[in-house]
Amino acid sequence: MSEARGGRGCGSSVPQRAPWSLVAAAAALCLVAATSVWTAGAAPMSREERQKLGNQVLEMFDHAYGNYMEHAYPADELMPLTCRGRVRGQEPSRGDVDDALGKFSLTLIDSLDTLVVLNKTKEFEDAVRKVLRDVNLDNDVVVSVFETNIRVLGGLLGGHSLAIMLKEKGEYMQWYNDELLQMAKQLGYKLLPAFNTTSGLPYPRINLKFGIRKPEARTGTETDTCTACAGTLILEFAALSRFTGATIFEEYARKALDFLWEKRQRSSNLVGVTINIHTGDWVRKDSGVGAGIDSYYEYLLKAYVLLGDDSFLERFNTHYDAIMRYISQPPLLLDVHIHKPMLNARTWMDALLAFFPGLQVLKGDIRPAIETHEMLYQVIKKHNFLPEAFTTDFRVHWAQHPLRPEFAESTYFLYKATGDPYYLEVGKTLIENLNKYARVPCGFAAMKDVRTGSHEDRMDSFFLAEMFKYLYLLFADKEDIIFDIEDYIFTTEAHLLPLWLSTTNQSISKKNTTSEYTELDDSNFDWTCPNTQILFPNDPLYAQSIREPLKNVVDKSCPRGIIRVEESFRSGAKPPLRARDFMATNPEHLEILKKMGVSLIHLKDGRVQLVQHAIQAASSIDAEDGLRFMQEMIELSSQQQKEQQLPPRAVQIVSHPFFGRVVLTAGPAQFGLDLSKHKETRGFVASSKPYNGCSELTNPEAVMGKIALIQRGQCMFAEKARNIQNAGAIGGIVIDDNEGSSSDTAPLFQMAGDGKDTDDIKIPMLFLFSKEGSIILDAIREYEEVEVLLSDKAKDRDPEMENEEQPSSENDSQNQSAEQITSSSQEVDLVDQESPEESSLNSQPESSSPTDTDNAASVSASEQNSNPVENHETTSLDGECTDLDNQLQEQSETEEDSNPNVSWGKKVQPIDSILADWNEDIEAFEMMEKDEL
Ligand code: DMJ
Repeated sequence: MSEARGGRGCGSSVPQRAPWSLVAAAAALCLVAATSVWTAGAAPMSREERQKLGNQVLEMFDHAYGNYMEHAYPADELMPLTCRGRVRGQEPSRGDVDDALGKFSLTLIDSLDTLVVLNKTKEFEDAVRKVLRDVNLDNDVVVSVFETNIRVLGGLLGGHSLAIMLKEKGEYMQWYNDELLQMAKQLGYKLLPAFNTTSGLPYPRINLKFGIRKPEARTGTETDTCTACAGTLILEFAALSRFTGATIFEEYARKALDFLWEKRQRSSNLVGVTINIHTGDWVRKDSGVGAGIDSYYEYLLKAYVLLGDDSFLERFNTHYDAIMRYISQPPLLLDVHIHKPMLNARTWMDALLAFFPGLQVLKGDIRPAIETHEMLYQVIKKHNFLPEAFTTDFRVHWAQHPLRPEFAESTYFLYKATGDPYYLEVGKTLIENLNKYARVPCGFAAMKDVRTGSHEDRMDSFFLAEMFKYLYLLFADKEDIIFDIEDYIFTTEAHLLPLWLSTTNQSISKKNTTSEYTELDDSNFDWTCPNTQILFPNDPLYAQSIREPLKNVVDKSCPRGIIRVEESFRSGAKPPLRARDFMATNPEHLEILKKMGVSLIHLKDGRVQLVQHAIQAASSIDAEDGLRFMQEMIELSSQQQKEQQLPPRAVQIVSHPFFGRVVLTAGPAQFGLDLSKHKETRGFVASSKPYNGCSELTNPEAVMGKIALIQRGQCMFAEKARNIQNAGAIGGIVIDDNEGSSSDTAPLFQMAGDGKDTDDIKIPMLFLFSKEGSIILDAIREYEEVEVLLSDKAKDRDPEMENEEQPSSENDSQNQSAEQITSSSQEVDLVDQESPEESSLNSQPESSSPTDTDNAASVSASEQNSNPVENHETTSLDGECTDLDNQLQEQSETEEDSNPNVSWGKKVQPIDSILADWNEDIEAFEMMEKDEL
């Protein structure tokens, strides 16, 4: 326990166990050693290598921070592809994700304490001066209260904490006089009006200048917020109170936490994802440890650590028990319903939950932390990054990756807890992947699609606030850091708050109530904090023994990955039928369906509908299996639809100075060379004349043997393709004529043919929105000779790209999963009669092949009744349009280049309930964007 700590709290990174705890832990380790067999662990990493990696992290930070300062500052964020600042209002809106941007130089503030951790004290001093000189907190901008708290208030407080530490050391910051703290206080007061609700839960947004109520505020009508949004304030607000003596901040944050605690679902002790800030009703009743809830749990445990208030630990332990009972299915963490915690709410996980193993280390529960971390690492090895969402059988569910730091965070804490050099190797892989796939000449770009390797023009501030801190600390020795990191606690944005705050300005009366719901028992360590530094370092093989059985968990993709503990007691029971394995012609499968209460109905139009009547299941366990099957089927169908409708392609700039480092998301064409089946096409680009490519080219010599750039509009896509092909082009890139359009904000679509036979078009054609297209056009202006690679997946980028073409990647995961889906759905199709709509789709080239059409299944789940016996769920397998379909279809129809005969899906009026699941998915994604990005 830190000397300065009061009460029963413990230090952030060196919390301690009582001596008797250590004895118990040692005994447990002996047992593991005696019963497990494992091969030798990871080889220790030499000090030289660790230093080399540490230096690499420093160089990477310089690249990110330097480019931000040079090209973006004072803007909030760097746009690393176009090499400029993102200024809100000047770029197309990205929706809620922009609510983090308050025109307050977000990235600079978020980077302040990283500079000190990375030993860049001079730069820190300079950065603080810039913040004091340039940052205005009184802008007429509506911002997210959550993001502003964790990034800006947290950034200012982290900066202040380290500024006073440096000043005390006597060398740097001698001029500093709490100016950052004054700014933090000013910001704190600006956020307070958000708490003006009867519940005490804050509004999700506030206008920095006008607050909530004023008509000019343009906010204050919201009724809901996410649990993490309302429950992730206490560290920053309490620190602000304790630093300044103004108690109001801590009081408000405590009140919000008290309310959430009161509203927990009393029988499961879980909380939902979204809550009504006025009534306290749960708006979304699903519950996990990722998006929408994550840092609520984190702050309960860390509030105990920082403030020494037992009630926070008590709450945390109560929730933690519930999480481990219902959500944790090692190595998976799966959302459940708060009222029906034995039922999974979905069959996919989101990337934000990757922080959880780190929190488990702080809690002292190492085993599940090792297991989940290992599973996540295998997903990363498969896709280079953790996709925003992935299914329980580890397929990509949402392919974006905005360079999130959570996995690096957990890796750091696990290394500290275990001393296992394996985690250093993990860190090394993260560094390599960042440099190989995300590094661009002007910073690091978020991945738009981990499957294609394409980029987004985005570098979030948390990348600098968190990623570099955790990676640097992972490889650093104590003496590499100019202060003792153990004297601080990390906020959720990795800002550092000193532990001595626990004994300062404690004017808030501490609650010390023992919940009627929890009986805390010292014997199970609930009241202790493990010392992560001394618990396991003598036996790094401990972690290895836990990882070993999970070695191939992702590759093998265990079909029973989501079974519940009690089900494993079912002796001789058949494993539940997986949706993807289901064959409607297989009598055995039909028998299993029947047992699960699922009936198969052949509709008149040839579609097949699955309906579950739980009451007709052979047993309650079969009913649960049936429900799970239906959920999987919903999931599978949604996935298939997404994959078919948005098969993105990649345009990679491979010539100097890009060398493959910039990858642009492109839309495919329904004609010409199919890049998913053929080797990629590489060539220099040349603009066609006329630029719209609608007539015979007047500059064939310029495009001969090159990839022609053509502007969208005025004629059909296929006509453009023919004209450039006749001029000798080896490929074509159509660039959107709609200025400012971007794949960040508009849905990708496929270029349709012209209704005629397009077999004559042999060259590959890709579509770029205007913003992505202008990156190529700018490159031509600057470098004249610009070479690109057209493919379905970006290739490894390295200096060799300058000269040499790499062989195409055969084991593309996207292809693999597409093939997998095709074959499973073909089986379903065997019993389907082809509907007229399907026939018309099948006649279209490329994307409208019979298999594709049949894959376009849409599904639904009716509202689940809380009584499992009465559960009634339907899934229909057909080719109906979804919202997304309709959106795409509208676009296709209004597009002059498009063939009016081509539709993206069948125009069948969707049944309301069929959209319910889709909406839930979309809502979940939106919520993640809104609350967590
Ligand atoms: C960070 O801003 C914080 O860690 C937050 O709690 C959720 N995740 C983002 C980065 O992914």
